[in-house]
Amino acid sequence: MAEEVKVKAKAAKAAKAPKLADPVKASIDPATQQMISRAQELGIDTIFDRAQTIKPCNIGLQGICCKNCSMGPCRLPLPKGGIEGEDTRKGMCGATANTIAARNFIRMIAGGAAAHSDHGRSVAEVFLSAARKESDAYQIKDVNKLMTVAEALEVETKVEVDGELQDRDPDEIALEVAEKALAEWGKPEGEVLYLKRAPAPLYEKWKKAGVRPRNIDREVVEIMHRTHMGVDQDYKNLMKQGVRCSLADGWGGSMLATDLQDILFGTPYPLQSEANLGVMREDHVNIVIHGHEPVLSEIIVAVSQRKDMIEYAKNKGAKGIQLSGICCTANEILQRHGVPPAGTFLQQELAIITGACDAMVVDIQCIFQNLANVAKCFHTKLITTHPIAKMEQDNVIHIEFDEHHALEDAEKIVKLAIDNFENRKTEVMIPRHKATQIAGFGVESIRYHLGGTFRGDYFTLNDNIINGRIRGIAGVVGCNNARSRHNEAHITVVKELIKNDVIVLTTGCNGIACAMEGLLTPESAQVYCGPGLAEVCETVGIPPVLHLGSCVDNSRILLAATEVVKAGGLGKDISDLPAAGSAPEWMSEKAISIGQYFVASGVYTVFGVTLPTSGAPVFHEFLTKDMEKLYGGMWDLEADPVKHAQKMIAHIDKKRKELGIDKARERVLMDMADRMALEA
Ligand code: NFS
Repeated sequence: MAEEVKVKAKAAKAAKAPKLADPVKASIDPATQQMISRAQELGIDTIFDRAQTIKPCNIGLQGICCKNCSMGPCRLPLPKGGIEGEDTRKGMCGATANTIAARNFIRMIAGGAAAHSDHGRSVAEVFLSAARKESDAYQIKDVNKLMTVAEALEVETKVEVDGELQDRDPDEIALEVAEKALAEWGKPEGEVLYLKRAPAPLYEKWKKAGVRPRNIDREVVEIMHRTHMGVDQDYKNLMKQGVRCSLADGWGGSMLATDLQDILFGTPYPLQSEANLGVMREDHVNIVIHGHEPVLSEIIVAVSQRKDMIEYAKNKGAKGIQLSGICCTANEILQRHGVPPAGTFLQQELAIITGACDAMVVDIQCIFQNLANVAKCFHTKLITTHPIAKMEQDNVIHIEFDEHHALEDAEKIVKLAIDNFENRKTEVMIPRHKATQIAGFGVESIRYHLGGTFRGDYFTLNDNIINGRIRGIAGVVGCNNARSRHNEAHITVVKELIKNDVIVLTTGCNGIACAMEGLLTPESAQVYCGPGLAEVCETVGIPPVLHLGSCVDNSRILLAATEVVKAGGLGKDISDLPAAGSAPEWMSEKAISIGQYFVASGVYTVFGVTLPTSGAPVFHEFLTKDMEKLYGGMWDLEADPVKHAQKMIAHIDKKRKELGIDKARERVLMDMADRMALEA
């Protein structure tokens, strides 16, 4: 009898024990696998384990749950055998599956656009205070970029003195740029000024479709209004606003964030660094910076490189200060200072579990609340810094960052980390894995590396696309998603593309994943690329995957594509280019906003994992087919990473055929006459 009780108790205990992740199935990265095991050994749960115990709701996953009023949630599951005949599903108010899925989808766009754009606004505010010279911590670093931005924002760069045109004082220009930029969020009339940076035919498409954003904030607000109970009930009309809001993000908030950051902190230029958890150092004070806005992290970088701080760290027994990053703040300080990323979105808990993280400093977006629980198990100080992003757990320290005392704030944070070095209690375990990378590409550096003076700025790039050495261009971006194996789809998609001579522009967590895999080095071209792309990379000395920065820097991809159009020979619009977009492991609302502005800018865009539209087949088809007629780009969904890349390649080949350059891939060289013939 006693034996039976024991067996039952054991069974009950086993049933209650949370299911743990299998580290090898959870990630392709050995460092991540090692740290998942380490966490399990220490009894600390990570997102990988939680993905085993928390199952997503299938109806929500398909986009067909409406909870926009309190009579619901109304759930409209697809009938078992699919829909035959008329789709009669409806919610309490009669909302159809299409209406519900479209409402949910554009609310995601609003969330994403708001996040990117509010980030942009913060930068614009810091920019204004720098232009007003209210803070010593920030100055105008890139005057050339200031002039480019001034032009785009219709700010005069010349002034008439005694009948003669003279250069205007840069400080004066900066002030007006700051005011003009800030007005983009809420001006009462007109349209977002950057729309005119797009190729003219694309601008005309937007005009015809009635989707030019008026100002950034308004488009977000209008989505919240239109999706309120009982307002817009036509999925096409809802999507029209979704498109308008996404454009306010890509060609508005995100592009302004990138530009103003470049002016304040410097336009990135290729530099060497490393990536993965192995960049942390046991004998150094480790400060991990996580989030998205570079306004504080820039100052932390400067302060932690100061002699007095390094001396202070040495006095406390450390050999120095090692900074590293997680998520897009990592990309920001990587591309401008070479600070190495410690990992992607899914590795944030693991950085603390090394036991060597003396402080993790977070600002906004993509931050797990569970970091606080993990930090409790170690000596790590978890510091929130943004007034709009606090945590309820009591071990979290809030040091509110303010641009007017940026230096003091950064000093306080760095000192706190140094003082904490001697408090390490658990045995430190830092995985040895890290890889070398070249990052810091952008519109300007692509021009330098792949440009020419012969005809147009992006001449060499275009020429190599026309002659077929480079088959096409892919933008592969976005998050990790704990519902799929960490980094597997990112790496498989990118490797398949470069193997087929498609050059890859990357940002966000895909950029970090590629860096961890060693794909961001010129040497990787010989190993992974098709012969054409390998030859180009070797000649010019670039990696086959160019890291363009953070997620707001997807705006760099839009402008790079525009430069390719301008350089000639590849059509008149972004939608003519042999190009495609991809987010293999997306998870955030920001990714949906990015996907939508890629599509609305003419890019065929494939998402991995799943799309929250599959429960409304008519709406799904609108996104994945009909949208192409309006904007030249469309959505697609493909969870299998090889098929995912193959779909992109098929699209690239289709565009090559339409351009009449499909045969060119067999040719070795094209001369000017060939190109002229193609253009005619
Ligand atoms: Ni983009 Fe950057 Fe990463 Fe995804 Fe999050 S960090 S803004 S949202 S998870 S790529």
